[in-house]
Amino acid sequence: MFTSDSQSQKKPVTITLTGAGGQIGYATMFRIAAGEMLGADTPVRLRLLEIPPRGVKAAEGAAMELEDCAFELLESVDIFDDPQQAFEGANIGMLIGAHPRTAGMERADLLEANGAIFSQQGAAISKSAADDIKVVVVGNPANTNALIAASHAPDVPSERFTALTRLDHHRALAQLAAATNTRVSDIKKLAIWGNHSASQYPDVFNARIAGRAARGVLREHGKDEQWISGVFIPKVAKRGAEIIEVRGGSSVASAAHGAISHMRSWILGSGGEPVSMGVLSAGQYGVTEGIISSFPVICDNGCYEIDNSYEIDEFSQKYIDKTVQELLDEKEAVKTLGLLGESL
Ligand code: NAX
Repeated sequence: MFTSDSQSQKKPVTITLTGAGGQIGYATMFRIAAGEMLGADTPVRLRLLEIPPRGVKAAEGAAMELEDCAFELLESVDIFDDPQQAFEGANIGMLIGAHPRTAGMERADLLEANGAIFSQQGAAISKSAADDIKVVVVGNPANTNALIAASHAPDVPSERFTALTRLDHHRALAQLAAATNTRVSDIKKLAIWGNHSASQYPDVFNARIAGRAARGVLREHGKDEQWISGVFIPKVAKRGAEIIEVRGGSSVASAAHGAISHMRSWILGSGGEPVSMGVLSAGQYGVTEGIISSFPVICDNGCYEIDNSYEIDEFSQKYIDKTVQELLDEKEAVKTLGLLGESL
């Protein structure tokens, strides 16, 4: 029996995307409208947030192109320069727009500029988003920006604010597959721990390749612990800088793919396999409570849980402690700047 479209389609989902006039925003919205994030049975309503005049203009141009694609799943596109209006009724927030690090800017200046943006957006989400809002922060420093937003959102559980480390996870998968001459689909239980920064820890010690311990497979390919610490970890952690050097611009399509994969897993499930997400720590694996740190998580039915089956040896602990310390330093810096709200 044939079913009509209205019977087979799910309820429309409202997605607010910030930085919609920028590069990653542009690379993300067409794939969402094509059904690649939520599936071919879920109509979407896009609400784009930008800053006037240039950002808004660029978002308007992108919206015209979305119209020209005549996507069947795209019910509406609206453009805003006011966060509270932009997040009205949002089920998903993709917080991509951020203040870029410009020449001569100190780290504290960057944290301050972004603190202002993400505290305002957190408050707007709290006031006007839907009850089931789920947020991924892409704009850097992503973990701390997510923490700031969560701390200003008293009406949203803090666990719903997450930071993107899925791009790092994908980078690690690709490097490990290349090093062992295997397929990315053969690799399970890889994880990114900590901050989305050069201090992140891509962990292969728990990884399995085609059912075998990754370390053994690496050894067969002549790659020992020294290769892991001297080649693999810096390659993954500094991949963003390498892309800039070679491409002449920062990662765009791969970041968009990471953000789409992050939300897709969270909402549609990760098939029982762990993926990496920056989420609020409640002290798991000894990571200090109250920071947004990357963990391996398993997603199911719109929820995620930190996978507690990883073993952390001395080697891994050293790396995790370092990246967690950086997150604690960032948290302390934004606290000193008065940017942290009270609702964590
Ligand atoms: P672009 O500079 O191309 O775009 C950013 C857009 O955000 C601009 O159009 C700007 O007008 C807008 N914007 C700034 N403040 C805003 C605000 N308050 N409200 C709404 N829009 C605002 O940068 P793009 O290449 O798209 O990168 C976006 C962010 O992603 C950057 O912070 C970048 O560092 C970060 N990244 C994060 C990654 C991750 O894995 N977490 C990887 C890629 C990327 O580096």
